[in-house]
Amino acid sequence: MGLGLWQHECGGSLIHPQWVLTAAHCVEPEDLEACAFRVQVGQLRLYDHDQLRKVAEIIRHPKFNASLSAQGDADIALLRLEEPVMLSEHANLVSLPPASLRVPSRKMCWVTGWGDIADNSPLPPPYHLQEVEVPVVGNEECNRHYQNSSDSSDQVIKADMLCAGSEGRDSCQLDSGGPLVCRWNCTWFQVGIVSWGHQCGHRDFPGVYTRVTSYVPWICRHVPLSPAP
Ligand code: 4AZ
Repeated sequence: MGLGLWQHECGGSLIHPQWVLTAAHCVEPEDLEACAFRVQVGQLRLYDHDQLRKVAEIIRHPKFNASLSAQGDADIALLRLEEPVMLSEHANLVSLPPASLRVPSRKMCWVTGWGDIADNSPLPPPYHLQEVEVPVVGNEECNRHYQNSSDSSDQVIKADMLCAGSEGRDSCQLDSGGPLVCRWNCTWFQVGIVSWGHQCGHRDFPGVYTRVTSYVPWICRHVPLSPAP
């Protein structure tokens, strides 16, 4: 970042030609302004003829607590781009689910990103976007795993979180902010935002995502309706 050298830090998804959905912890600390970020749209490889877009505005969820970071509530933020993206085969919108959508345990979904390919193993050049299919893990089961390794008596996996992953199938560092999508009939919905987890690809610790259905009303208050696809 800065000096014309921009570094990949997080993923995001285009939910409107001018709005990117990401994680609030990706735009920490809170005094960082929109001009401190750029967004890369429509490329499969990082740093490959980058055409970086400027951010006009950052909206962090007001319930996001910087001291708890991803492990608190509401790890979600919106970035308004200075200019709308011209949609194409390479740059398209992802649909938000209806707020009432239930995501069943064991449903198979997909997560994508340019993050680490295993604990402490960065994605090697040419930095091609990765994808992996992950099973949804119910909050109660997920909490059981995380609670065991926590000193806190408070519930670790909150209602606004969603877990997914199995041994060797997970998101990892630098995937944060990116989308977890699942298909219902012929429509893909973004149900999660990569948020946190204990290590990566560990059998007992699924990846933890911000549960998008919990925030659809908040998103809709800030993002205008997109023209129908
Ligand atoms: C991270 O630090 C991170 N295994 C993202 C996802 C997961 C763990 C850590 C899930 O950005």
